[in-house]
Amino acid sequence: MTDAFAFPDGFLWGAATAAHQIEGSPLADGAGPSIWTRFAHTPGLTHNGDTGDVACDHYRRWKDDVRLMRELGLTAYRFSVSWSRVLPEGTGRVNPAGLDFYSRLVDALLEAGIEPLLTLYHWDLPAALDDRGGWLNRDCAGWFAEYATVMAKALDGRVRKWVTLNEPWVITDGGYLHGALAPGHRNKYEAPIASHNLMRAHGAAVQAYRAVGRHEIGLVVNIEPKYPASDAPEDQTATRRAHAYMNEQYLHPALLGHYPPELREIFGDAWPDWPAEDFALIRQPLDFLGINYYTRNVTRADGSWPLKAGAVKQPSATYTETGWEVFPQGLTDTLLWVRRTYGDIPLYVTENGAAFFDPPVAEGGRVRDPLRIDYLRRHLRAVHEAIRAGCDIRGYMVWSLLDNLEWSLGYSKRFGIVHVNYATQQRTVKDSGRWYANVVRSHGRALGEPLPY
Ligand code: GBH
Repeated sequence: MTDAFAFPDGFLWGAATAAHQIEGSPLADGAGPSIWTRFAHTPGLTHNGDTGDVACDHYRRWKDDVRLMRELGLTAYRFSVSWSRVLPEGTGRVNPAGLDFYSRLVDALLEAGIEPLLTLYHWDLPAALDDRGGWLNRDCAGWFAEYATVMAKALDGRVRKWVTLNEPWVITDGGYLHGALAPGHRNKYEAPIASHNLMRAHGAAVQAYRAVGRHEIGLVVNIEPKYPASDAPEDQTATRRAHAYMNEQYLHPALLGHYPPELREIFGDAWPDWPAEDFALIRQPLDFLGINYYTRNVTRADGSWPLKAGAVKQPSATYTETGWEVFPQGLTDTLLWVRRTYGDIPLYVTENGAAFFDPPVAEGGRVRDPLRIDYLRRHLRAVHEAIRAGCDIRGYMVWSLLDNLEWSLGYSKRFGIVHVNYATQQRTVKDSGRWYANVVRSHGRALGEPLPY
């Protein structure tokens, strides 16, 4: 059956990146510093002291990288804009050179027949705004709306798919609750406030976009389905809590206009009574949702702070280099859960991929990464299964186009379908990249074929 893996017409096949992880040259041409420039330059906070000063040097090599995408046959590319390149102080003065960089990139993508998906915020807050309280300051909604307006006015004619925030859960959990990500706070009282303000900023940016933009705007969240470790009531309750905290905390207010009740239980006296009018701002009509999926959790009750829920390792499962279980069924479950809970909104899988230990580039320029091919193939089949079950899924983006800076883990983890030699900046398409190009060329039908490598 050649059509076993038929995908809808117009389904987008892409790859994703983020500004801080690939661009390098963070202060070039009048850009202001971001919280990540500052965080990475604080001794002891990143693996090996790695910073984004050079990264994949994409800020200077973007033309070559677009050529590479064209060679792979990608029909979409998801990237993020560095807010402080465009507005060095976060608000006020626009830096034309920063804006031009993204304008040229978008032109090159369109010329290559690649649909741009632009994310406004992938974690690199202008440092000047952090100095004013960052996401803890209620004014952040206005700051973000101003930035969204500047971007939409400049690029809406050419960019037709916009994303406000990437993964508000990670921004808050990593940046304000556990402190592993910038700005590195560890504070139970701050976390709910940062989350709530992020969602107010999301709502304000959607409103600002509607005033000047004519295309589509959505939100990207990371979803990790939670499965109870046992039938014991405490494990069941812990699973509910973990699910509300990670998967519902942002989608509920954005799409339903309220928070799940478990959050009050988790945060206790740190959970404020929110002004009712905030929810009208947060709940804006969205054109699509982006789902980032990497893994699942099997959850049990434990003493961890503040969730009192932890993950149980699965003895027979495969784990990636970041220690995440490979569980493709979880992607189908996730897509069906989103549809069931929030209705029939168009969906994109905006990130999916895996870090594995790749061998060095072999003679003749090959990188054999069969585990990554297996991961991507099984997850794409899981996407197809959700489409067959009735989900309106419009595209899939591999994380990531290039090996890149894995935040606090530095350059130690490689997610790319293209290998990057950081000493020479040489790019080499991995076997997974060749395999993905073939899937894209066949519009998914190659998923039915046996593994080529
Ligand atoms: C994404 O976040 C980011 O958007 C991207 O920038 C990043 O490079 C990429 O993923 C790879 O990390 O330890 O088993 O409990 C990923 C969101 C949230 C996925 C935490 C893994 C923990 C799994 N991550 N989650 S586990």
